[in-house]
Amino acid sequence: MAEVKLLGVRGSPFVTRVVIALKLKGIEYEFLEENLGNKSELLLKYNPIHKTVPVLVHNEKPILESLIIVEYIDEVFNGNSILPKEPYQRALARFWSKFIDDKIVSSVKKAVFTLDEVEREKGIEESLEALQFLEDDLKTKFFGGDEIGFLDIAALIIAYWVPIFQEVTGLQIFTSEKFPKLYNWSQELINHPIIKETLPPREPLLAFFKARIEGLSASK
Ligand SMILES: N[C@@H](CCC(=O)N[C@@H](CS)C(=O)NCC(=O)O)C(=O)O
Ligand SMILES: *[C@@H]1O[C@H](CO)[C@@H](O)[C@H](O)[C@H]1NC(C)=O
Ligand SMILES: *[C@@H]1O[C@H](CO)[C@@H](O)[C@H](O)[C@H]1NC(C)=O
Repeated sequence: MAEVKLLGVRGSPFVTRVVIALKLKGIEYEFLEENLGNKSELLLKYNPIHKTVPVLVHNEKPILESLIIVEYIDEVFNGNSILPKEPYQRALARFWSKFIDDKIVSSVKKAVFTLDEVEREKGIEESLEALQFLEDDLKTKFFGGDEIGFLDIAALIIAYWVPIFQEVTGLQIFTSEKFPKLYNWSQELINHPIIKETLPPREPLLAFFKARIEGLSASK
């Protein structure tokens, strides 16, 4: 029988993508909890380049980078498709998921985790601009249509983690006024049964990011 292991931490949006994909396919796996302050030999062996989680290990072979892992899971295991079937739609889903990691994640990070006023303002502006593109692209209940798909899994970071960052910092980037369609989508998504049971609890995440942001100003 195929052996699946996942190296991860529970609060990570990137690890959560992989957990959701495994659940959607109904795959049994072993979760190996990492301590990112003291990374395991296994993590360093399997991901010596980035040393990040998630790492999926399938029959002793490591697969790296959350979006690539989700595609791998979709290709290797039977069950409902995660990516769209049609090549053009697949290309679009990949394009937008890359846009989320390249543009949205980086600009939100800049808005949330920088102390420099000018940099932070730039981060906010870039976040708003990037989110507007996604808002304009959303035409259905989920990005995947009536059901959740690849892009919904990629974008979960916006639906669940960004509001947590906002609560910690008081920033108002992703709001129902500014992005009504995306906001509705985010509520549908976080209340979807599989997503809901997978999301890490909110309170510890709030505390974790609060400490991290306070740590920033303390170490200034
Ligand atoms: N692009 C990576 C990002 C993964 C990532 O940033 N993981 C974080 C946890 S949320 C990590 O492992 N950080 C440890 C480190 O950077 O030392 C992916 O999609 O898998
Ligand atoms: C890091 O983890 C290893 C293996 O679990 C342990 O032996 C070691 O004491 C840890 N180091 C620190 C600094 O906590
Ligand atoms: C968002 O959802 C609310 C409540 O379901 C609905 O009244 C509203 O029209 C929706 N807005 C958009 C932009 O879809």
